[in-house]
Amino acid sequence: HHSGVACHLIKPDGVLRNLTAEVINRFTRKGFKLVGLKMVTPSKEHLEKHYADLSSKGFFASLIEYMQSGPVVAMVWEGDNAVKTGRVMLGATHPKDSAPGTLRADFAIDIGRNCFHGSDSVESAKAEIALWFPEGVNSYKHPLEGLIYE
Ligand code: DAT
Ligand code: MG
Repeated sequence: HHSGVACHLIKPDGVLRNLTAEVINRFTRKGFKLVGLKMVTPSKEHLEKHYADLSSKGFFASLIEYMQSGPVVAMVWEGDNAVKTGRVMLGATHPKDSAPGTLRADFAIDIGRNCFHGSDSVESAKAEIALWFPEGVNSYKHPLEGLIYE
């Protein structure tokens, strides 16, 4: 199989709403392997880099302010199609458009309080992992791999 990696964040509202364990549980039950995990209170500069592609948007300032409102939990998940499947598990950007059973559909209402982030492409995953985990991530063989992959 061809493992990929995706960077996911539990945003400050998700952390304060005690959704950290729920997210980790969903991704691990799916079969993804956790290779990076930490709680961090990011600086404005760090968040402006993370959302650099949105800097011209009208909501940029409020997005950065919201993302700075408390600690976030940053994760790196490894597994086949980690980026694509991770986005499916998150749901659409606006929770009203998110499919039932996705994280944003199940736990959020407002686009500006959508609780979770996931890399939207393999390239952005690479950049986000470098930004959030400059120290690198972990490499280990998961004991259940033979049960998860054919
Ligand atoms: P996603 O988080 O699904 O990758 P995005 O990268 O386009 O979506 O935007 C990043 C975040 O910015 C998103 O999770 C919530 C916020 N956002 C996006 N579009 C918005 C809008 N039209 N109004 C307010 N906030 C918005
Ligand atoms: Mg995005």
